[in-house]
Amino acid sequence: MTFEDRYSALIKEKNNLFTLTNSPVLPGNGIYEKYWNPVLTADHAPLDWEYDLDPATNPYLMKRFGINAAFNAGAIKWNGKYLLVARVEGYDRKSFFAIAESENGIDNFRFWDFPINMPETDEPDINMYDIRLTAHQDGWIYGVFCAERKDTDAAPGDETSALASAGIARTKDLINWVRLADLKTKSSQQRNAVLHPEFVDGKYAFYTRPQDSFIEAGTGGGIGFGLCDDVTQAVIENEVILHAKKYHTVYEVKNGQGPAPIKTENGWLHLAHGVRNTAAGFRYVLYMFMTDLTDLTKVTHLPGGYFIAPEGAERVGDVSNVTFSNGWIADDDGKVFIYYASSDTRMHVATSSIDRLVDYCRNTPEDNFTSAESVKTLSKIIKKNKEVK
Ligand code: M1P
Repeated sequence: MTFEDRYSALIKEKNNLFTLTNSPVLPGNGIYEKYWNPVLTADHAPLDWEYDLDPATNPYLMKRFGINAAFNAGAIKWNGKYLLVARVEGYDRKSFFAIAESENGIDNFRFWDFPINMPETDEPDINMYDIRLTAHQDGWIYGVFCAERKDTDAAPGDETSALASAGIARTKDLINWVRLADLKTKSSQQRNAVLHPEFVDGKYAFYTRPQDSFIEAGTGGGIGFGLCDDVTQAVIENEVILHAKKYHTVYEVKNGQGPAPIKTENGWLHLAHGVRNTAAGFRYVLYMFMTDLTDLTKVTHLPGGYFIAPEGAERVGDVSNVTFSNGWIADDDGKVFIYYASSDTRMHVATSSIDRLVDYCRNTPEDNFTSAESVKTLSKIIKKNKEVK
């Protein structure tokens, strides 16, 4: 193929993808609707990101900067548009943040022209990912993300050990970001940290996830919570675990807060991920819980089991059997767009409403931790149905 033929074919392929419409998978489970197509993938990368489009310097029209995946996106409604701040990963394994925008939140997401130019601290990040966006009461939009660096204390020859810190940046326009100091807690590793949208006792409040090592939660773990006075030099002295990992649940290995919680008149709605062990490795699912409106460390409702799990094609990807969410958007009319990634590869949406999610949290039976108790719960449901039908 000539350069021009290849270029025309590539443009056609992109346009087909960009104009693909999405529709819900019905009848679904009543809690939310998943959609047939992913909303954002590596293929959504614009041609001028991956290719040198100059025939003089790239006569074969080769990819020069391959994009491997677009996943684990933060989300925000901005000027009436649905924005995903995706973790875009190149063939070189480095992740960066790039914003994709859609009119309706379910399809036709298009990346903005340039990725985010995230400033560094004095200790440059090797990798950055999984940003959680919070439109804070103080007027700034914060991004809290994993800032990963090589573990300089690793044994000689160990080229895999890393240190995860919670990087913090803020912006007023999503283009120009001000980097603040990384969050400091007693744990040497912090991933899945999230800023709460409101001041608590006049302080900034963070959800955290202390852990012993880069992968293992170890003796740490759980979704933590702590307050700090100064967000520009954030230090949490007292970290309380509000939801711990637990034997034989979907969060037995580790868990982590998803996006910033949504305030409802019944309490704060939380979305989180839980990890369990299997013979085939870790399985990541999403689960929900609610916390008290005033005591943010008090879990008031905890539906048993998972809320969203990888299904069908979602189960396969760079890290298979994973669903992960760090972004959702609640519209003023109560509609909720839950953005989740599958298998560290692509982004999907599921839609629901505040009312449905509160109902789900309040009325889904809890996990009572034994098979016998599960049978009791199920029998109660069957018995009631036999009475009404
Ligand atoms: O590969 C699955 C996920 O693993 C990590 O999540 P956690 O910190 O809970 O183990 C993160 O690297 C996340 O990006 C990734 O999706």
